Amino acid sequence: MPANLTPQYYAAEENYKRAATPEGKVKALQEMLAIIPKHKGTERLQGDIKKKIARLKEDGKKKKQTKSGFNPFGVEKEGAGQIVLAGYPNSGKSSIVGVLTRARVKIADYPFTTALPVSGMMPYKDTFIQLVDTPPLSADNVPSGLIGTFKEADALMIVVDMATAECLEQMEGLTTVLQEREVIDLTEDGFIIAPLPFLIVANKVDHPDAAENLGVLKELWPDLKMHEISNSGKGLEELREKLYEILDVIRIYGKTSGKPVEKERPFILKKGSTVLDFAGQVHKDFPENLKSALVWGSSKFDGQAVPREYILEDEDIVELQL
Ligand SMILES: Nc1nc2c(ncn2[C@@H]2O[C@H](COP(=O)(O)OP(=O)(O)OP(=O)(O)O)[C@@H](O)[C@H]2O)c(=O)[nH]1
Ligand SMILES: [Mg+2]
Repeated sequence: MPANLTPQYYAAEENYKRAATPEGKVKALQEMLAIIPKHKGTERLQGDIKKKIARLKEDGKKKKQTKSGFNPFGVEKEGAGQIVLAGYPNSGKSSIVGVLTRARVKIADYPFTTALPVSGMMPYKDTFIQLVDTPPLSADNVPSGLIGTFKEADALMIVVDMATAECLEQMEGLTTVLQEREVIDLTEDGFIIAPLPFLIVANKVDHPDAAENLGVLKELWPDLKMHEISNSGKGLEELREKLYEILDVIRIYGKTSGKPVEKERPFILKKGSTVLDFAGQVHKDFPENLKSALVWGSSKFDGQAVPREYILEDEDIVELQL
């Protein structure tokens, strides 16, 4: 059966062929569909045009999703908790992540070495804590996207460079920017409070000028709690412990009746979690069926039966009674 297509249709088809963008192609196809003579002879052609429109729209949707779905400042969480570093250019952030993890960070004696967040896993006892190296920020330069990285973190490590007299400016700049962008807050007396746990690290204390700079900083911020470190080793072991502490988590080991405890891989729970919370993390259906549990560790004696509401402690071994 002849299709008997009109000149208008051929013109629209020409537009379709010439259209440079998917949107232009869809528009031309819709035009073709609108003016195509509607009879048996064009049914196949109508079907083809509809398919083309659907495919182009589907492709467009997929592209949009990947475009908006990829954020180079988003860092997928891993391990017992995610700690994001914040600091001025050259303050030694990458060196800290480099010395505590196996991440391949770029370290250099010039500023703005790090351009995007880089994540590394820091071993701590039998678990891992995720450290995220970040591009530098300063009072007048905050990379777009970085505030989002901070807000998504479980905790922050605020790094101040003790090798330079600029450390005062860094401390002020960091607190101002982080407060303005609602990452932390300050009390009237200048104490830092935050929705997120945080640790302030005084870095490069091995530097010849560090003692003097530290003295000045402490004079101006007498109540500031800082942990002193250097990449040559000072304070690094304590840093690991402090980072675990600020995450406020506990490691719990699951045990199956009659079998030895699985000590390799602890479950990570927030401090204050109960046996019921633990059951929920092991399997989503467990809390409903949970009767009680046997606990080794924080309980008065090994294998003591405890109720669902029992609050667990770091390194407890738990056998769920379902
Ligand atoms: N003396 C001393 N120098 C350090 C220490 N940590 C880092 N450095 C030096 O400081 C410089 C900057 O170190 P990076 O780790 O690249 O600093 P950064 O904060 O990541 O720098 P950006 O990525 O530019 O923000 C390098 O030359 C390091 O060797 C330290 O503990 N002591
Ligand atoms: Mg860096």
